[in-house]
Amino acid sequence: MLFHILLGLSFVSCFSTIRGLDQQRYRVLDMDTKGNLYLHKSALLCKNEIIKRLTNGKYHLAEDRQLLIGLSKTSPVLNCKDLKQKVPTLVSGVYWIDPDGGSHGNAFQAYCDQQTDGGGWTLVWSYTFTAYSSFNSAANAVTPRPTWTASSANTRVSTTVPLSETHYDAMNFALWRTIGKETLIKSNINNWIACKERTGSIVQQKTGSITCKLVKHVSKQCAGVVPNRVTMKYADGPYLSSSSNYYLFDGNTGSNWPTHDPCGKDKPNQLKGVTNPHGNIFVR
Ligand SMILES: [Ca+2]
Ligand SMILES: [Ca+2]
Repeated sequence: MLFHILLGLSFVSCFSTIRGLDQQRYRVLDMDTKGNLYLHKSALLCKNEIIKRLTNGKYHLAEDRQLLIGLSKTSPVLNCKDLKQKVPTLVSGVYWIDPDGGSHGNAFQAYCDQQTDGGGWTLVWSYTFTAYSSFNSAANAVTPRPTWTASSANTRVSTTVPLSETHYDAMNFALWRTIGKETLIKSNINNWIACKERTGSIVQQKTGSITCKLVKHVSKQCAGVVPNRVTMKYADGPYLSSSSNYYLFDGNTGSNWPTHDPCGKDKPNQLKGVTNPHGNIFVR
């Protein structure tokens, strides 16, 4: 990590008459762990003046708060959307979030997708399958499952926040709605979709209409088809559908199967033979 040396930002002319590097002005210095100093070309002070002030002991080392946002329990963001707004340049990864704000005692780490569809997505669930190779058998189901209502589901229930797309766990379902209303569903065996609430809502556990758009074609089949309805509190698990099921999060290993059909026809049209088949839900 680089530490910033924050300078007193008074404007000082560069009196040097020598052309070239010395004529450029700089705002801050960075120092890496080996003690190398780096000058940033932001036109506030010329290099000679900075070196003079450093030598005279007028400047001191300080950590830049901007660099720490989301990187410690004491400097969390509300969620990944908040982080995207505060530091748009940060890459996808694990950051500290505190969805209810206030005291940071209950802040926790979560994975942020800061790239897909504008970024700002907080990962709330990563799942795999109990019987991927016999996809439409009753034994197949998504696992683990969130603490949403699914009276017949029997796969493992998780309340552990997933820290990657292949770390199979789920944030406590009651917390999802504190993060946002939009959902992004990704899978490496079905198309990625981003959905907004209408009369239906995944996070509010309400059956009804939703507005979805395609974010990425994973499948070559049925380009452009997206679901327009979500059914929550279904016994085996929730599902998104258009003419029929598109994503069914079946959590029952004794009946049904977890449809991932890019055609929205409740057929086994998911990608086959994929290594580490999985899916994810993000909230924004
Ligand atoms: Ca809090
Ligand atoms: Ca099943």
